[in-house]
Amino acid sequence: MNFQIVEEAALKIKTMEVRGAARIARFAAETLKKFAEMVESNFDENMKKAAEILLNTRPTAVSLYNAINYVMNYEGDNDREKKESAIARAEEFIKWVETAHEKIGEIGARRIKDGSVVMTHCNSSAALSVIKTAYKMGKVVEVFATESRPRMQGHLTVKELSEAGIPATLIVDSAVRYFIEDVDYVVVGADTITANGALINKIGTSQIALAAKEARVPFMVAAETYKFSPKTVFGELVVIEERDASEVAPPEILNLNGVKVRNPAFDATPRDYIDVIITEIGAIPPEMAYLVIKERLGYAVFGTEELKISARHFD
Ligand code: RUB
Repeated sequence: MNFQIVEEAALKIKTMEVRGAARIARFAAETLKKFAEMVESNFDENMKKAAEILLNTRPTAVSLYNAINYVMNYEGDNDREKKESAIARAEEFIKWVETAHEKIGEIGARRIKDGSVVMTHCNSSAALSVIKTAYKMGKVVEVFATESRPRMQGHLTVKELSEAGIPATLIVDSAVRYFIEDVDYVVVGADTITANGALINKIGTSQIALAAKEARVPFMVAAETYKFSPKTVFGELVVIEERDASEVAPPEILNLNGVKVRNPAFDATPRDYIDVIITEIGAIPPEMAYLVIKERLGYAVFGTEELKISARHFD
C-alpha cells in the first residue's frame, strides 16, 4: 500500500503549511477519507498505519486526535462496509467543523456589547468567527491583534480582518498589557480544553489572560466541542509542543556558548482566568468541560491508551 498522500499531509501539518487546530483536524479527516477510498485490502491495518502517521505530527491540539478517532471508529463486517463507514464518518466530521464555526460566531457575538474593542491572539478561525459576526452586527469597532511570535500568525489575522473590512491594530506580544485598558473583551481560540477547564492555546495566551484579569476585561474562548480532550479525563497531561529553536533566533545567537533558546508553541491558561467558553452547543463556564467531554464526545477506554470517541456530531 502506498502511503504517499498520508505522508505528504503529515509533512504539511508538521511544517505548519496547514495549521490551526480546526484546519488540522479537518485536513486529517479529509486525508483519511481520500486514503480510505484508495485502500483495496487489509483495511484495518492500512487505516491504522495512516492514522498513526497523521497523529505523529503535532502533539498539542486534541482536535487532530479527536478527528482521527472519529473516523477510525468506523464499523462493518467486511472491508467494503468498513470503507463506506470510514468515508461517511470523515464526511460527518468535516460537516461538524463547518457547522460549528457558524454557531460559535452567533453565540459568541451575542455576548459582545455595542461599540466594543476586542483583542485576539494568534490566528483562530473560531475566535475570528465570533469577531466577524459581532462586527456584522455593528458591535465591534476595532480589533487588537498580537503578532504571535515566532511564527507571526497575527499577520494572518490582520489580513483576514482587513479583508472583512474590520479596523485592526497589530501589536507586538509584549504590548498586551500596555493596551489592555483600551479593550472590552479578549477573544481567543483553543487547541485543547482539558477536563478541568484549562485552556491550551498559542504561547502567550496565559499572559494575556493574566493581564485581562487584572484589568477586569472578560476573557472569552471560542472552542468547538472537538477541542475538548477526553484523554485528560484519564489523567493524561497535554503535551506542549516545543518547536525548533531556529524559529526564534538566528544562527549567531543559537551558536553562542552557554545560551539556550527555547520555543514552546503553546501554554496553559487555568480555568480561573476564563469567563466563558463559546462552543457550538452553547456558552459554558470552564467548570463544565468535563460534562462536555462526557456528554458530547462520549468515551470508553479500550486497551490502555486508546480512547474510542463515539462523538455525536452537531446537526
Ligand atoms: C494555532 C493556535 C490557535 C488555535 C485555534 O497554533 O494556537 O489559536 O489552534 O485555532 P498554530 P482555530 O498556528 O501553531 O497551529 O480556532 O482555527 O482552530
